[in-house]
Amino acid sequence: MTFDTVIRNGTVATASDTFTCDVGIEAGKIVALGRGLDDAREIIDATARLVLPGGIDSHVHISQPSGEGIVMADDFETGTRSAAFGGNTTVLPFCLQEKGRPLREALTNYHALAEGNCYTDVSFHLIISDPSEAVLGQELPALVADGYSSFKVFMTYEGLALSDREILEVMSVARETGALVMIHAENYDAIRFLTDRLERAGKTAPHFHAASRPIAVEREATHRAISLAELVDVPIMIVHVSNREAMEEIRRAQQKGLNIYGETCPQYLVLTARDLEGLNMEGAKYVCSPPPRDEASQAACWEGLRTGVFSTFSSDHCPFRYDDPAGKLAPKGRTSFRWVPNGIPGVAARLPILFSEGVVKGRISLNQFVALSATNHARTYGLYPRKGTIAIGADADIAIWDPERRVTITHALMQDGADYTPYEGIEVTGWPELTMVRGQTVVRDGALVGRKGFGTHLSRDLPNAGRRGP
Ligand code: DUC
Ligand code: ZN
Ligand code: ZN
Ligand code: ZN
Repeated sequence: MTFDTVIRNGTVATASDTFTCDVGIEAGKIVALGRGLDDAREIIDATARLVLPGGIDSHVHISQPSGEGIVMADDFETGTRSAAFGGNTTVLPFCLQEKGRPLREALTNYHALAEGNCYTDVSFHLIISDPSEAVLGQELPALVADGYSSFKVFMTYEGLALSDREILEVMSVARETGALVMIHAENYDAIRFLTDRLERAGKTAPHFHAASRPIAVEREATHRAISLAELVDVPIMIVHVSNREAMEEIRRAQQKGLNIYGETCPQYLVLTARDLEGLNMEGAKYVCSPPPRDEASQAACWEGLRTGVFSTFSSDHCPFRYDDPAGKLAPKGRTSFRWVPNGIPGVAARLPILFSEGVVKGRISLNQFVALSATNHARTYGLYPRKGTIAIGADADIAIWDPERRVTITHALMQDGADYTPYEGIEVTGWPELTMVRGQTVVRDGALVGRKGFGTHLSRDLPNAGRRGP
């Protein structure tokens, strides 16, 4: 058989195995794994390279409305381009429901923004800001059936925070439909109280952002979210966990047999609250929520990754330009940390950081890297086995890595729409050399060769956790 493409002589790694073999690709699918495959229109030599499932980043924000006068730095073109440069083949951005409006309307808008503009595949989670009877009773069940099988709810933020009652209502719909609820767990009232107190004391510089959201704020909300999920008997995903106390809440729940999932992100492995103390307003570059903590928290996040408390490692890419009146330094943002938009870019840095700090430094295995970067995202969000693994019948979504290449992270390498990276200057070993989506090479040797618009929206099955047994 003549394949479209054969990737030869690479070391293939999945979430469970590592082996040397050739990968035969036909019509965008992996159709053969074996030795001596050489009849192909295109041969890619992967000698001394790792052949990995393309990264799946199940937590990114693209073109999300972010408050008056604030514009997110990435649209679908630049956001998915950056993702591809970082070895990713699928990203899951959020579709934000506007208060008082139907979710369908938001989805129509997001699809219009994404269509024709993506370099990687995408699939939307639904942010529920207004769980009205119509949303709970009709829209959500219909949308889950249409392949939007995950929701995000916020326990904090003006205009987004849901009450415990509302969260219980959303969880009940998830239980009925099999969808997965992602939870931003921080105590809204506590943050408002602490923020007001800091401002009254004149403590408004960016680094006070961290003081306004201490660990107790996150731990308490994590505990409460888990308790609410227990009441409804529904699986949930606690996203962007930053510290030991929240991690241990999740671990305890898992040990009790509850279906609670956890996610952490690169900012909690390599940044600390001290990064927010930059000169003048520079600290705003690191303002995200929850905030980066300290070295002990970093170690706890590694422990969570190593021991499986966290099953997904995501970027929480949420980019705002720094030196820009529509970004971090919006006029109001200069007056207090309260108004600095929360979020940092990272979709292109996620995998090099996890590979270098994790695999190269011996904190996690190569197979754990694959699970944390791709396979578990596909399983958790209803894309497996089409996505997230190297197997016959799966989409040919592949990243070829040079495991020894040493790179200093710079903003230019990220290829996103921001004007900085919080990871500037970090030295990593291991870098994605080629990114292929459904058999089409998108990035090769640092050059964009893919076609904008080849990336498509994916309708998803039910998350693994939501599937009912027979
Ligand atoms: N939560 C996110 O998930 N992303 C960015 C900001 C936030 O608070
Ligand atoms: Zn569409
Ligand atoms: Zn969040
Ligand atoms: Zn996020």
